[in-house]
Amino acid sequence: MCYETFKPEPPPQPPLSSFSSAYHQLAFGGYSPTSGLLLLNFFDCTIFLPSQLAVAAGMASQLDKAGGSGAGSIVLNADTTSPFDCADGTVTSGPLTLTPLAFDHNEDSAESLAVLGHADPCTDRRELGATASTGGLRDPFNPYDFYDPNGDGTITQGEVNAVAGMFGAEAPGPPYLITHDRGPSVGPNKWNTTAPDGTIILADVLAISAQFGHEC
Ligand SMILES: [Ca+2]
Ligand SMILES: [Ca+2]
Ligand SMILES: [Ca+2]
Ligand SMILES: [Ca+2]
Repeated sequence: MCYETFKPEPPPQPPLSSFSSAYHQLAFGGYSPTSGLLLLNFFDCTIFLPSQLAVAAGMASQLDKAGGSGAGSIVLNADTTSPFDCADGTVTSGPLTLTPLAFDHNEDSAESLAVLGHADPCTDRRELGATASTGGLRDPFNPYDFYDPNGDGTITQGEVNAVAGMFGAEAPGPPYLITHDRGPSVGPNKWNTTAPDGTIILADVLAISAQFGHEC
């Protein structure tokens, strides 16, 4: 008897745009003030690769109403077989600890101080907000996504002009200043930039221009 088996090709990497669109999003869930149980649905069953991969993710955490750490689990369901409804997917779960932070916690400030010479002006609360002009749509772990050369919390026209005036400058300068430099954007917005990369190019000028007037 002669037979042939079908061996599918490994699935391609998910397109970057899927991650970009997931970078900032609201998670909906429920919280019981009586029990202190927090349930968050990061996203419902979502097809990431048509006919190949659907994923659902969520978490459950028991918060400590006295202010201590909360504990729970995060659950990821990856479904790679038809139907792609996450009903028969592979479930992966792991422990989750939620640590309460101060209202004005500023996670990336120390790195900003060390690299740029000034504290990051935006609190985590601001960075996680939905309004870019008040510091939102940013990453509390990235000290380079609020392009404020003097670190006073307002990105002014003078600062935009100063970066434009350094177009073509290279480290260590002068006229190069590390406070006026950023690396490429990781998206989805022009201001989601990375650490200074030693040269001030058009992308730097466009990145600070895109956040002219933003305040933290
Ligand atoms: Ca910050
Ligand atoms: Ca940040
Ligand atoms: Ca400023
Ligand atoms: Ca640069």
